Amino acid sequence: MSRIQRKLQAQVDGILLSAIGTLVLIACAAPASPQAVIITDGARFAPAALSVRAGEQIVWRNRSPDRHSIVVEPVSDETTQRLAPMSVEDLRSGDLYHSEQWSLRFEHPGSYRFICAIHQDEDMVGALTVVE
Ligand SMILES: [Cu+2]
Repeated sequence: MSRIQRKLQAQVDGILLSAIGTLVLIACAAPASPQAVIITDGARFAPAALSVRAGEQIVWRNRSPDRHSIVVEPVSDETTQRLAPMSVEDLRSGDLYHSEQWSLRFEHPGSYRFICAIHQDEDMVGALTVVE
């Protein structure tokens, strides 16, 4: 390789490296995909306890053959007050049949639980913490 070729090669390497660096930065800046809670056979949430940051979304995916219906409830009075602008209906999925999904964005830090209105008596309950 001549001196000029080597110099050119070094420049190309530099450009490639900075392009890769830019791509990595873009990937890191992209919003995180929502955390998923899977509804499994046997009327269970997996995971049954999770934590997200305020502003993040959770998606519940029904992978069981049965119908479910999710209700999100604040656990503490403080969380209830922060949620005041939301209507009760915003916190309910309605019927979720096999392979359907429902998502909710959590803007307000606090403790929540999510239950299945249909299988509540079978202990189909999960816990969520939303942190600042
Ligand atoms: Cu259920």
